Amino acid sequence: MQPHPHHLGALLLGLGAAGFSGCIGPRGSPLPLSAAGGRIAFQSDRDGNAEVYVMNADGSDPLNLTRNPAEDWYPAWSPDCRRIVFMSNRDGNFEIYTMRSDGSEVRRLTADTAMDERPAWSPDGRQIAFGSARSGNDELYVMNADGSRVRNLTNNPATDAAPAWSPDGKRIAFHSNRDGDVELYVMAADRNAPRRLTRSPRGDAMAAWSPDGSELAFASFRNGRPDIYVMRADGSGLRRVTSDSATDYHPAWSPDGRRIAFHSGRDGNSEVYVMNADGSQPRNLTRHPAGDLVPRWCAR
Ligand SMILES: [Ca+2]
Ligand SMILES: [Ca+2]
Ligand SMILES: [Ca+2]
Ligand SMILES: [Ca+2]
Repeated sequence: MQPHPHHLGALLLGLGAAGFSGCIGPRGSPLPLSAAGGRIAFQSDRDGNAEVYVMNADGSDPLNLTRNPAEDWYPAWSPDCRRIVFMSNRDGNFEIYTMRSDGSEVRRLTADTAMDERPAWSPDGRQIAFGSARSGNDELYVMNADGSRVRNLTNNPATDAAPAWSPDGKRIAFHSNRDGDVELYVMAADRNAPRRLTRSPRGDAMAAWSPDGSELAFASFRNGRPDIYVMRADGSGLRRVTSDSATDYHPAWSPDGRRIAFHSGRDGNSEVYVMNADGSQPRNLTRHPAGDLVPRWCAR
């Protein structure tokens, strides 16, 4: 069995069983989820090993796209929602693959004995950023969307991981432990000059840009178990949006910026939830005893 990506094994297994009142939030009746629209890709091991699934944004019609006995993790959409990039160890070690959003036309993009992980498609559709240990430690790389022309983005002996493109394609947020513990950083997409955004003595990870580029949602351990936080893209204006003793992790904005999907162990196993962007009205979309993780939202 291959190890989980760095920092994730404990997170994904750290499933609390705190009381949760159900799918109606404390501030009134939920808005209809269909109003948010689009589809959510996620990762689930409900058939015995991890696969990439896609469902409607209201949780209906989950479809297994990968159907492969290997581990298939970390889906991310192309900007036109027609393809999904993901990581899989189906060829012996973790590589980056793309497929159509119906699971057909699988293409392998990397071929390196090191772990290649957590891909993210650029907003113009032309490039894919990913993490790889191919130089001996975890760095960020970018390649053309067909796998050609791989370039190194970071050059630091620490772990640099989980790239997230700003909606205008000019910046990439990521997390790194280069200053001692895991913090969020942002850099120009074409230049290795990262600027640190968070300063907390506990881990801050998994940045996700709001659709207008003004804010970043992320997961932070600063109050114990990870919760979802939002701050402005310059690191100011921090606010906590979940407060649950279970693990709340991996935020992803809805295409209209009004909601945030995330995964949580609050009902005893990991599920994909969606809440309003202020944290109100969390609703369980997956309701399955297996682990349902890493939601990514696309507009259609
Ligand atoms: Ca699989
Ligand atoms: Ca590899
Ligand atoms: Ca590094
Ligand atoms: Ca579940």
